[in-house]
Amino acid sequence: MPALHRGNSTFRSVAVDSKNRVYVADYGNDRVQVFSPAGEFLTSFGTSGSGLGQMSEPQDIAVSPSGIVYVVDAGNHRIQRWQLVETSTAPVLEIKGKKKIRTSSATRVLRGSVADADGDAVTVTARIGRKKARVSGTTSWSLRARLSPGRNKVVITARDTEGATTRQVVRILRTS
Ligand SMILES: [Ca+2]
Repeated sequence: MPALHRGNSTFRSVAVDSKNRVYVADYGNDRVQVFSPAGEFLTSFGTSGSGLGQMSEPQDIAVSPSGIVYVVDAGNHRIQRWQLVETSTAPVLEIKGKKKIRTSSATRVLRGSVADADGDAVTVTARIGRKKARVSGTTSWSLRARLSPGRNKVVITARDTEGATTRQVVRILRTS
């Protein structure tokens, strides 16, 4: 993980959170650095000093299952408590083809894709009117819509593990 040597860092302790992000107590620079599971630098927190938001020679670090970060602020003889604020972006949900369809058949297969910029896992669900429809797949999904005569409103929802959602509607008119 070469990114751990970003800057002139010395470290004594690392911790991993529930999303496999790596927290490094950067002893030499009085800060904590955070890296993605792939080793990319994400953020850092803490500056030199003894005030709020400052630390001195962080010796040890731990992350609770709920994401609270505890830092042993050795130089100041205290333990600090931090929490990263999550800023999750909603998934991008795409539907192949038209959003307004006219057909005489009783079923219609809809396909699309979904992506999430934060790398969260995404679940795709769908409803046709009030009925739930089964969706296969995730990053590349499909569903077979059973159509009632007349207007059918298909609502497709992509929801990531942070609860951010995106909705798309396809209107299908089944003619007799
Ligand atoms: Ca997301």
